[in-house]
Amino acid sequence: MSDEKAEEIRQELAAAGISSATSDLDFVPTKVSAAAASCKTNVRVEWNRMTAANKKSFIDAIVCLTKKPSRGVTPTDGTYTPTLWDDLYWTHSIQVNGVHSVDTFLPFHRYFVHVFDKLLRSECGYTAPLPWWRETDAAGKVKSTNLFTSSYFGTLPARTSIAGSCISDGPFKGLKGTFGCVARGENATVTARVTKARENECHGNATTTYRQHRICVESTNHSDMHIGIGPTMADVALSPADPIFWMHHSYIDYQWKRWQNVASSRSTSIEGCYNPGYGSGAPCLALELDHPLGVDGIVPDMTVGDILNTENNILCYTYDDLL
Ligand SMILES: [Cu+2]
Repeated sequence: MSDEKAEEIRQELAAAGISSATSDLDFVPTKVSAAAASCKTNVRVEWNRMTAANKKSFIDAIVCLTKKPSRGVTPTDGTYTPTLWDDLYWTHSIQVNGVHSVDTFLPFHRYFVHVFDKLLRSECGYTAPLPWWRETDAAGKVKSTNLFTSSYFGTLPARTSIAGSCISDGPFKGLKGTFGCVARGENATVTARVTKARENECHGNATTTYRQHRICVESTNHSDMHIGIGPTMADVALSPADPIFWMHHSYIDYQWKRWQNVASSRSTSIEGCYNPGYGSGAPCLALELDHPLGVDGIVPDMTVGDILNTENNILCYTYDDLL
């Protein structure tokens, strides 16, 4: 699609109030470095600010993704028919050691949420903004939030056993993967640690480096919300099988974007390293802008440089709290 045509469609969509679709015009990234002015109108909206109709349409689109056929990423023994949903956690689990506890963590997960956003729109006709979850509002009481009701993600029981409980109601009732059912159980002692104070600590100040920010975010609020909702969410490899994973990682991405907004250089350069041979003793190598990000061909690969600035013509979004 030509830039002119894309701009025309963007304006039409914006006039119709469908600003979120501005990121949905081209699946294959175009190399454009200039910031796109329209990205300020393509806004990820905090869950509680979404209309009930948009919340429902978001949940419906996820349900739709769980029923789409696999693209062949998930292995099968013939007894289980994998879906595109399975492919998402499979590609994540294949790459698990390369994209956690290393500096690729934030870029990969930004790309991964973007892939999810793209698939909701291209496969399931979703047109509303992508929601994010300000989970610090839910610290210690995640199970009492509107998210975890039978209208949306399904009831979240308290943690009474290590195995947790399969989803018992709502649109994801009984959701399964190759590993069994998606299981949950809130450990409120752990979710209570997910606070704004810690978020602010990780945000740091003008001298906080990318690596400091990444380590802080990953090891505090990120890790505690995974563990606190578990057990599927607590499984570092399989966690994307629980639909709440995507809400959680939009919050993680929000924090990175908030940190990046402090200085423009934070959206043009990266530092730290990636791990080419986890467990092999191989040294961690410098993370560069051309470092590839991929999902086993579900959608085209990108690079760290492609996704570093969310307000370029490739991703083109920001967050309502950051306007
Ligand atoms: Cu992950």
